[in-house]
Amino acid sequence: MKLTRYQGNPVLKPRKESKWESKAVFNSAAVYDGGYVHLLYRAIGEYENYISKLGHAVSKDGYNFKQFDEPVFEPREDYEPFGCEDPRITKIENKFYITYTALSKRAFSGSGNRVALASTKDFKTFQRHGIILPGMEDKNAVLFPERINGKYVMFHRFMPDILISYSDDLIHWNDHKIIMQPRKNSWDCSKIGAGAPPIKTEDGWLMFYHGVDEKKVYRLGVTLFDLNDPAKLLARQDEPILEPEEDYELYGDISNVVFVCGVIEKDDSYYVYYGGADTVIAVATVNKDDALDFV
Ligand code: BMA
Repeated sequence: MKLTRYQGNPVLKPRKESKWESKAVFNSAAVYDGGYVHLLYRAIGEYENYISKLGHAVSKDGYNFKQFDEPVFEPREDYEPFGCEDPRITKIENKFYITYTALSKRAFSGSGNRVALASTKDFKTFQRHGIILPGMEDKNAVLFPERINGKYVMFHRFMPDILISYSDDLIHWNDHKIIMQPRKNSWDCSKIGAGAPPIKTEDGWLMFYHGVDEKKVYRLGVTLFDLNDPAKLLARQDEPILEPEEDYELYGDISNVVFVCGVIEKDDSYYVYYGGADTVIAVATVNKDDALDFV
């Protein structure tokens, strides 16, 4: 599988006139609901000490977005003074659940990342559910859209692997187990992280992820997990599905980065929303019929 970039990329750029998102907009969650694509994206202002807030943008066609003037979600609790980063959205039982990285320490200190959970019905008011993997230096958490064998299921990254965990209430998680690891001598040799919440297909759970090599280049990859036992990896494509090639992926606040947090199903395609060089948001698509050709 390979992704095809939208010619009009990037779909969202920093807005100089808007203090809270003047430096970078990137790493966006995405959900397609009621005929609209919603993005919930990470935003940083030029003079905001690299503290991330979340903005909301809406589109009918998945390419042309209307951004709102104010952030919809920002650091408020004592576990996130240094930012709310890299959100992912999963619709479960009529509510949008948002997993995000809560920063309790400075972004560059290299520690203090915790997985936090919030929920909303309208992207205007949000309910906080707190830190859901306490004591774990962890990020890149994605929730499955339904219970499997009676349990809620989540993938997340405990360096440098992807783990699975199970829960009865979305708040308390246990039975952590490694399900996927970096591959030696590969583009994903140094660390990997779940990208978008897994998508149900007839053949299994389709999961897009990011992989990092020894030169810190971020690329995107694709995997398939068993429908009834999501701890079981069925297929993992050898080659990346997207790698930094365009200027907006090669040059930016952090160069050589493509980073996915949201994928939606619309018409006959998957739309993959990704951050380019930690500065802009872009989209690339793949026809559903071609998406599973790596299996
Ligand atoms: C990761 C995360 C992402 C970011 C990426 C590349 O560790 O912090 O938010 O896009 O690095 O800089």
